[in-house]
Amino acid sequence: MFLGHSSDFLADARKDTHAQIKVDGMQERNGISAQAGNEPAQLSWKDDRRTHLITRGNVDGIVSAALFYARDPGLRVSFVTSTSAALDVVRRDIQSKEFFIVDLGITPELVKNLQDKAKLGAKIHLLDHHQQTEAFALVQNSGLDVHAYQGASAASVALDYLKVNHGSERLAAIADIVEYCQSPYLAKAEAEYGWERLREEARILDYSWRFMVDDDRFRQVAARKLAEGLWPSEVGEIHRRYLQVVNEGRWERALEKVRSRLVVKDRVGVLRFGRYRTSLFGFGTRALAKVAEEEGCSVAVMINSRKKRSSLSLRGVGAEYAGKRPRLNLGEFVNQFTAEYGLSGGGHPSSAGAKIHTRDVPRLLQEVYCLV
Ligand SMILES: [Mn+2]
Repeated sequence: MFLGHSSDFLADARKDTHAQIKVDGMQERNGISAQAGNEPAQLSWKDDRRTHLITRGNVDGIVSAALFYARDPGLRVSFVTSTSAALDVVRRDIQSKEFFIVDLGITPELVKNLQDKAKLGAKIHLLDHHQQTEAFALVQNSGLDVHAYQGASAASVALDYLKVNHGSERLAAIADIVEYCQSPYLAKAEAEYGWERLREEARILDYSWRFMVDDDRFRQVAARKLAEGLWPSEVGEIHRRYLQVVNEGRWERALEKVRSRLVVKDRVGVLRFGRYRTSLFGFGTRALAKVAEEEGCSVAVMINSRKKRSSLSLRGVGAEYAGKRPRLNLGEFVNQFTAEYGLSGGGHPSSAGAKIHTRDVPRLLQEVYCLV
């Protein structure tokens, strides 16, 4: 990809000698300097791609990136782990003219930054399936192009927007499966390929990125290959990582670790990590949800506490959350709690995340115990 652009970069270098190197953030992170070598400090490149996709690093995000690459191979893509990380990427990018923010539940801070960019002439699109973004989609004159609804994966929402070709529907279906969502794409793909095949492909892609959760280069490569119309199992890089995760028994080991640490009270399973987060071999909340369900819980909560701030992931598990109307809508609950006590949060009926003051953790848990 980088080589494919090299002639453009060189042409730009002659015009604009003070520009920064920026390709998917890789050069920056690797510390490669534009001034390396014996040349005087004049030669540098700039990233002249105009469209920037910012999405998550999970299956929903990787598939979303593939759908966008299928339409525009020259796209710039950043993978992030949270809305606040997305905000950092948005702030640093003063070049792009068009932004697609996909699968990232909004916060007031993100909206404000995006609106500022829109005022300066950038086109901003929010494609999402989180509850707080869906609510925001109803706001008139926000200055942003918002397509958001719950129930489908963010990738399916993105595909609705992009309207790409036939092969991309089964990719969206894979994202639906991993996200416990449904869409017309899933129904169609299931009729065409069968549930077993789709579920297997979904698992392969889901395991593969967990092999090394920090590796965004892998995500770029995987998304580009999937954009060519391959199944996950047909991409060597994806399949190799999947097999390695299987052979190392990581899923089973993650389950064991959760079993040894989960604290259950009133059908709520709580898993706490302190400053040094115990590795769950990449499986995090997925392993937590599985064990909590075994233990008869209705809600599972993972808490990562620092001194002043804690981040929480909440998952609805079991029969109640498999149905349409659980007693406690986690996305709405977290949204209301953080509106009252800070800091930020939101999500879906059965899956939500929040950043709160550490002193408010007991209060939040108390409310969950009462409401479940
Ligand atoms: Mn998602």
